[in-house]
Amino acid sequence: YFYKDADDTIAQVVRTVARFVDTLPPPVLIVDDMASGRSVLADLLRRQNYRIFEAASGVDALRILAENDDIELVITDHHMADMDGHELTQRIRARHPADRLRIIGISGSSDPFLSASFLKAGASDFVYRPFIAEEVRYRIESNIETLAQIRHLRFLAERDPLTGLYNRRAFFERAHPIVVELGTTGDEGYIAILDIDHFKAVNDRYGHDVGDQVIKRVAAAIRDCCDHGDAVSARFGGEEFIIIFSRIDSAAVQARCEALREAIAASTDRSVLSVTASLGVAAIHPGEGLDNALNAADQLLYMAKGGGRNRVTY
Ligand code: GH3
Ligand code: MG
Ligand code: MG
Ligand code: MG
Repeated sequence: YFYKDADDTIAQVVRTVARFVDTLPPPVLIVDDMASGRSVLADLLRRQNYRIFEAASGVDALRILAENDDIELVITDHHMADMDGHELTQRIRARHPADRLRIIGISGSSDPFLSASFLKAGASDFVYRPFIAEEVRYRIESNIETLAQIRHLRFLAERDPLTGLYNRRAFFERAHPIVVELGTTGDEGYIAILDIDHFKAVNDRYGHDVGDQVIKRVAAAIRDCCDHGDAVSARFGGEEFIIIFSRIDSAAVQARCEALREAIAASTDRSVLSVTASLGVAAIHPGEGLDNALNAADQLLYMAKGGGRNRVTY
């Protein structure tokens, strides 16, 4: 083993976090202008180890949702004074898609069409009062379970299994809104492409498993240096990585990329196994697409390789 903490990979950390999220009590918001209506549901849920928020109006509910982005389920009464449950459902859905937040409508109304209109407005489910506790409990559970399954599938779809970093597709999904925002603010962003130097030689000399260890370690260095809210990083291909920076000036980007290059170069005993990387860093000009910056970063990377490797070219 060339790294003493080789097993402590990002992939494992990310997986542990994902599992941990699934074991937390899911936060649920109960909305009803009648305290008695809220407490019936709250009592039913408390026994199931949910974390409960209560709102006495639609306005309250929207505020609580805005302040607690981990809420997974809203259970809302229909008939309420200022904003009814149907309108609340529409308003919530304008901001929170069904793959992140479930909504269950509930009402003592005798209107048989109310259920359909809630579902059309974006509710995930609906129950009439008086309800059977066992049924409501199961509907709540199955909606929470659906979100856990979606989280799991999203993790598999977005992450590179070796490193736990975002994969190429997830990277572009995240980079797109960043580039759009740069277009509106007029600020510059930056793209860095990183490629491990002479990586084929590592595989040839030490085998594929050691090569994989090197890739994991480089990914860990990228995460340490770059995941600070102003950067999104991903495994772009085999031994190539990509980072997008925004809300940070060019001097800071250069400093971060230099620090990253140094951290990688210092991560192994060079006399045993030499691991270095080269980076090309290009500006994303506001209003310009990502493609121009990607091409520019790629050419700068090529220059870094030609210039002797283990260097950052701007
Ligand atoms: P350069 O400094 O010019 O980048 O040289 P290089 O040897 O790194 O470049 P090259 O593109 O020729 O080699 C990349 C190698 O990376 C080839 C491929 O077998 C290896 N590779 C790609 N993905 C993986 C992986 O997931 N695991 C391992 N172990 N090797 C990989
Ligand atoms: Mg009511
Ligand atoms: Mg390469
Ligand atoms: Mg390479």
